Amino acid sequence: MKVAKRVGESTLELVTGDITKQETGAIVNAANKRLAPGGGVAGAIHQAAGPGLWEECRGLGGCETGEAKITSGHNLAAKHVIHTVGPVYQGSPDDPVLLGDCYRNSLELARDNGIKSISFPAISAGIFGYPMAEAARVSLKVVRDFLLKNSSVKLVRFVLFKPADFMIYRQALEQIVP
Ligand code: AR6
Repeated sequence: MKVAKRVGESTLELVTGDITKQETGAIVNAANKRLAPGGGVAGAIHQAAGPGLWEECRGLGGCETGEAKITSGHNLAAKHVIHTVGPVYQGSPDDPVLLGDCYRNSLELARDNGIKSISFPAISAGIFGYPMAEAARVSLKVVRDFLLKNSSVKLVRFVLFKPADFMIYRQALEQIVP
């Protein structure tokens, strides 16, 4: 499944699939603060990238919630991995601020490294418990606002693992980018 919208001079796309297979310039990892392999998307990305990714991550000194760090893609099709740590959902007003920071900081890193295309998972919406519909609204608004101000990143793709998550994102997209 796939849907695409034009935002500014760029494309915002939703697809179902596996983020480790994406051939965009960067893929984004929903990491933990140690940048260690872990489960979920992070486990899948480290598995597909090979042990060199964890070796490189170990040297980065971790990552705070809302921040982002960049590495090489190692054995992945993507040349880079951008690691960002989402908030553990608590139902507090800080949650959307920190989740928005993850997307904005990842996009700024992509822009500053000349990356033209980037794939995101639904950060925080797995093990960290963020409700998918709220996560969709927060992430799509931040990406839309970024693309309206920055034209160097040409493609932003959300890779949703489950068809039900794709449907939730598609509904949010219709409201946020009519
Ligand atoms: N491709 C795309 N999406 C995926 C994939 C995949 N291969 N695998 C899972 N998802 P999560 P979080 C979806 O739990 O909530 C890790 O252990 C999944 O269905 O990976 O930010 C880290 O080390 C869900 O919708 O990330 C952290 O400790 C979304 O990706 C913690 O989990 C995010 O799920 C981070 O938790």
